Amino acid sequence: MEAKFVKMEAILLKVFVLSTLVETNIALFPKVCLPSEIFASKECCPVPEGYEDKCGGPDRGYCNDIVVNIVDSTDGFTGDFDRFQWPTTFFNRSCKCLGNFDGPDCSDCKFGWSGKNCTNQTTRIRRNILKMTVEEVEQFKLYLIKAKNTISDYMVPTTLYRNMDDDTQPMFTEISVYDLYTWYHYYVSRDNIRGTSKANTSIHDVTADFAHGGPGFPTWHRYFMLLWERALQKVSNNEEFALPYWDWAGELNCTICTDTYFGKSTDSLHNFTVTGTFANWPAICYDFENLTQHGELCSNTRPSLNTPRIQRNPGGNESPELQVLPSKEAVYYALSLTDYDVIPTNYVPVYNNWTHSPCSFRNVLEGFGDSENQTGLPRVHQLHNQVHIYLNGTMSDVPIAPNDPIFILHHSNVDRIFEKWLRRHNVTADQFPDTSTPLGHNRYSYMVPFFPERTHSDFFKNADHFGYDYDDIDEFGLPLDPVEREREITAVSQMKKCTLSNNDPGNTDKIIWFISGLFFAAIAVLVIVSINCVRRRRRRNYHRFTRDDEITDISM
Ligand SMILES: *[C@@H]1O[C@H](CO)[C@@H](O)[C@H](O)[C@H]1NC(C)=O
Ligand SMILES: *[C@@H]1O[C@H](CO)[C@@H](O)[C@H](O)[C@H]1NC(C)=O
Ligand SMILES: *[C@@H]1O[C@H](CO)[C@@H](O)[C@H](O)[C@H]1NC(C)=O
Ligand SMILES: *[C@@H]1O[C@H](CO)[C@@H](O)[C@H](O)[C@H]1NC(C)=O
Ligand SMILES: *[C@@H]1O[C@H](CO)[C@@H](O)[C@H](O)[C@H]1NC(C)=O
Ligand SMILES: *[C@@H]1O[C@H](CO)[C@@H](O)[C@H](O)[C@H]1NC(C)=O
Ligand SMILES: *[C@@H]1O[C@H](CO)[C@@H](O)[C@H](O)[C@H]1NC(C)=O
Ligand SMILES: *[C@@H]1O[C@H](CO)[C@@H](O)[C@H](O)[C@H]1NC(C)=O
Ligand SMILES: *[C@@H]1O[C@H](CO)[C@@H](O)[C@H](O)[C@H]1NC(C)=O
Ligand SMILES: *[C@@H]1O[C@H](CO)[C@@H](O)[C@H](O)[C@H]1NC(C)=O
Ligand SMILES: *[C@@H]1O[C@H](CO)[C@@H](O)[C@H](O)[C@H]1NC(C)=O
Ligand SMILES: [Cu+2]
Repeated sequence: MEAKFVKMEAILLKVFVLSTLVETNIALFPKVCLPSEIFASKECCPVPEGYEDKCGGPDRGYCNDIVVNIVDSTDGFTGDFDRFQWPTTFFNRSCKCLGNFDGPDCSDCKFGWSGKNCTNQTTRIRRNILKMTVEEVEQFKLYLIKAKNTISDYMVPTTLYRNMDDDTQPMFTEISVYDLYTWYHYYVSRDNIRGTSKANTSIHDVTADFAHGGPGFPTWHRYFMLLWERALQKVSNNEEFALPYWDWAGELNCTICTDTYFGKSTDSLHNFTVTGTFANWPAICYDFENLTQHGELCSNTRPSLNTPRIQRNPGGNESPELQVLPSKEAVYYALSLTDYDVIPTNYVPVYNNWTHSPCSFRNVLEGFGDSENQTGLPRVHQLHNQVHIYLNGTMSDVPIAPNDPIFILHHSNVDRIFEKWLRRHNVTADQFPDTSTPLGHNRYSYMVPFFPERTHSDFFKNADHFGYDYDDIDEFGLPLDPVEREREITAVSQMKKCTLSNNDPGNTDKIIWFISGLFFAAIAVLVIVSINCVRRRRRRNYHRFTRDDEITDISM
C-alpha cells in the first residue's frame, strides 16, 4: 500500500521563499515514520544518519514500548480521540535515549548539552529584549524569518485519525519550522467535538484543551518554548541562541510594539495589521473555529497571498482593566502563593473546571485567578491571559496566538515567572497534581502533541536541568538588581495569605488553615459524590447537551 502524502509545492509569496536547505528535528512526527507500513506498525524508532541500529544502537538508545501511565478517562467524550492517551493513537513504540542523548532517533542532545557525544555542558541565558542591541534584535528577527521559510522535516496530519482508513493511509502534510509551532498550539487547544457526525455543530460541547486551564499550563509551555528555542538554534546554526523575553509587568504601553521590535499596529482601515518586519506574516489556521465545527483539522499549511496577516491592536479591548498590562504587584502576588495548583471549588469530573482553582499559583499565573486585588480567587483575565487580550487580534485567539512572534517574547516571560516561583518554593514532583485533573494535565500524562513522549513531571523542574537561565535572577529566583530585589522581597512578604474565604488579612493562624482544609476536603467529597449521581443521570441524556451547558473559559 502506498502512503498518501499531501505534497507541498513551493510557496509563491513575495516575502516567503521556502528553501529546504535547513532541516529541523522537531515536530509532530518525523517524516521517516510516516510511510504506511511503518505508520501501521505503530513503531517510530528511526535509525539516525550514520548509524546502523534503531535509535543509534546500544550506546545511544533503544526502541521501547510507550506505556501510558495515567489512563485519562474518555468518559463523556466521543468523537476525536486522537489526543487521548497521547501518543498511542499514532505510535506505541518510540526511542528511549540513554545518557545525554535525546530526540526521536537519539541523534540530538538533551537540553543543555552539546557536542558530538553530548558531553559539552552549556548554559544559555535568556535575555530581556530591551537590553539587547539593535543588531541582536535584528538577528533574532532574521532567525524567525528563516524558520518561516524553512520546511520542517516533520509533518502534521491533515485529518483526524479516523479518516485515515485506520492506519493504512496516513495523511500528513509538510509545514514550515515556524508554523509548526503555531500548529502544535492550535492542535493542543482545539475544541473537541462531542458526537460522531462530522457536520453537527449543535453537539459541540466540552472543550478538551491539553495545555491550558489546568496544572499542565506552565510545564507544557516550558517544553514548547524549549523545543521552539532548539528549532531556532538549528535553523540559524547558532547553538548558543536563547529566546529573549518581554517583561511586560508594570509597562504603560507595549514597548516592543515599535518597528525596532515587533511592529506598530495599523488602524481598522488596515485591519489592524502591523508595520515593520512582520507586516506580511500570514496567520495559519485562522479559520480554526469553522474547521472544528466541521470536524476537520487545519491542513492549510501553505500560506498564500489571500491568507490573512497577523493583527494586533494593543489596548483595543472595551474593558478598561484589559486596556492595560498587568502590574508588578500582580506578579509579586503570584510568587507569594505556596500551592502550585489546587483542586477547584466547583470541580466536576466531566468539565474539569480548573480555571476556578483558588489560591493556586498556576491558576493565578495563567490569569484565571485574581492577582491585581490579591485575593487569589477565580477572576478573569489577569497576568498571562491579560497580556494576550490586551494585545488584541491574533494574540487573543487562543489556538493560533503563536502566529504573532510576540507570543515568543510573552511566553518566555511567563516561563521566567514560573522559574522564579520554582526557585522560591523548592518544589518536588509530588506537588504536581496526579488525580482529577483535566484530560492530559496529570503529572504523568504525556504532553500532546509532542513526540517522542514526555510528561509534565519531566518539565516540573528548575531551568538548570535544561541548560538555561534568565539574565536578571539569582539561584533563589530573586532579582539581581538591588533596587528590584528589595522591592520584590518587601512586596512578596507583605502579600495577603490566600484563603478560600479570603477574609484573612495576613498572618494566618495555622488552625484556621487546618480547619478550612478539612472544610474544603469535606465539600470536595460531597461535590464528587453528588456529581457522580448527577452524572449517572445525565449520561443517559447526553445528546441533549447544548452549548448552553458548556463549561468553557477563554484561555490562551
Ligand atoms: C502497538 O500497536 C500494534 C499495532 O496495532 C499492536 O500489534 C501492538 O500490540 C501494540 N503494542 C503495544 C505495546 O501496545
Ligand atoms: C565520541 O564517542 C565515541 C565512542 O565512544 C569516540 O570514539 C569519539 O572519539 C567521541 N568523540 C568525541 C568528539 O568526543
Ligand atoms: C562547548 O560549547 C561552547 C558553547 O557552545 C563552545 O564555546 C565550546 O567551544 C564547546 N566546547 C567543546 C569542547 O566543544
Ligand atoms: C499609551 O497608549 C495610549 C493609547 O494608545 C496613548 O494615549 C498614550 O500616550 C501611550 N502612553 C505612553 C506612555 O506611550
Ligand atoms: C481587510 O479585510 C477585508 C475583509 O477580509 C478585506 O476585504 C480587505 O481587503 C482588507 N483590507 C486591507 C487593507 O487589507
Ligand atoms: C467552513 O468549512 C467548511 C468545510 O471545510 C467549508 O465548506 C466552508 O466553506 C467553510 N466556511 C467558511 C465561512 O469558511
Ligand atoms: C479588540 O479590539 C476591538 C476594537 O477595539 C474590540 O471590539 C474587541 O472586542 C477586542 N477584542 C478582544 C478579544 O479584546
Ligand atoms: C465552571 O466555570 C464556569 C465559569 O467559567 C461557571 O459558570 C460554572 O458554573 C462552572 N461549572 C461548574 C460545574 O461548576
Ligand atoms: C479590584 O477591586 C475593586 C474594588 O472591589 C474593583 O472595582 C476592581 O474591578 C478590581 N480589579 C480587578 C482587576 O479585579
Ligand atoms: C529552599 O532551599 C534553599 C537551599 O536549600 C533554602 O535555603 C531555602 O530556605 C528553601 N526554601 C524553602 C521555601 O523551603
Ligand atoms: C445534531 O445532534 C443533536 C444531538 O444528538 C440532534 O438532536 C440533532 O438533530 C443533530 N442535528 C443534525 C443536523 O444532525
Ligand atoms: Cu498557550
